[in-house]
Amino acid sequence: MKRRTFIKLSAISAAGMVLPLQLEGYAAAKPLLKPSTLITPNADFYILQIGEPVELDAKTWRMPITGLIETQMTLRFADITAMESVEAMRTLKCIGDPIGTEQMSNANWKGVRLRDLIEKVQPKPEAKVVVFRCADGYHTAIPLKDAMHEETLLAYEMNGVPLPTEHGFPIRLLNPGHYGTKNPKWIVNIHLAAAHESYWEKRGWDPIANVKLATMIGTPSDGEEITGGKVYTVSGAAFDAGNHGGIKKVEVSVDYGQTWEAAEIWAQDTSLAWVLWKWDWHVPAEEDPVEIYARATANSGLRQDEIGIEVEPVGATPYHMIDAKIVEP
Ligand SMILES: Nc1nc2c(c(=O)[nH]1)N[C@H]1C(S)=C(S)[C@@H](COP(=O)(O)O)O[C@H]1N2
Ligand SMILES: [Mo]
Repeated sequence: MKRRTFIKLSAISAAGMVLPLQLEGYAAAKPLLKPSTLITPNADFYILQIGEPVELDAKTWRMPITGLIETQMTLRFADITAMESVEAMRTLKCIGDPIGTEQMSNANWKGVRLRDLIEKVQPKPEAKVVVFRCADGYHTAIPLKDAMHEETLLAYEMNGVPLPTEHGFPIRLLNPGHYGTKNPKWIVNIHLAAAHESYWEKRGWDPIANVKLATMIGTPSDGEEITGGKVYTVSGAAFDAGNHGGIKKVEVSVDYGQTWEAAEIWAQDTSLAWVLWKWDWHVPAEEDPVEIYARATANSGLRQDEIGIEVEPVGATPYHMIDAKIVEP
């Protein structure tokens, strides 16, 4: 039964509702949780950019810092790696991510604090934004006050290895609280300015790009057939990038949003990384189409709703809904 059909039929649903069965001694052929690890291996980390990845040579790479500053300076890669380093777990998510897609991944990164560089060049009072120009022609700016945040990093390692080419070698920005658009890769120039219109802003996307509260269902996938009469683990990831105080809880509904069950958060780090959640569903034995919903609540009290902004221009907000099918054992 599709959700819209259900809404029409909801008056008679109370009597006809299927209740979870009491199952004893079931053979638990549990589906794999998805995502199955807190840290996404580099080979599985999503990749997104305007063109082809650019291959840069760390030996010849130079990064001038220019614009509204007192001290002009050009850095070599060895200058960056000689600075005091920081390690942090961070999730990246694309602003253009339709609800529930996998353009969201999590890694351990190593790099330096951007503010340590900005302090060296001494911004002039008129400087309000930090512009990143990249080797692929991409460019984006962040407010100077975000650049001075102690969690804002220039990363050169990802999960213990040098930043892979696709993820921005030799250095990329990790800008906490912000969608991928504000995490430029293959940086070749840092420029302080009074204002800047970035690549995606020119094309109508949000210049602020704060990550919105989001959950994705990893299992089941859309259209999956679920065996009736057994336990099935519904699982996924939730993330707010700390913008709403971190994830408080994730709930799952298998009855078109009438009742919600609390999922277990089984892996987490700081609110700058996603949480992974799961919920064991005692699947009814009867063959039936089913819709599975998952919604997150943040520590601020904000909860995802069925209705929201679909994607453009600020990032999606409604909860994720999956169409699946219960089939006979
Ligand atoms: N130089 C450059 N950096 C970029 C982009 C780009 O097109 N060029 N795309 C951004 C977008 S939209 C996203 S979602 C992230 C994706 O980072 P990833 O490929 O490491 O997952 O990179 C960001 N940084
Ligand atoms: Mo993106």
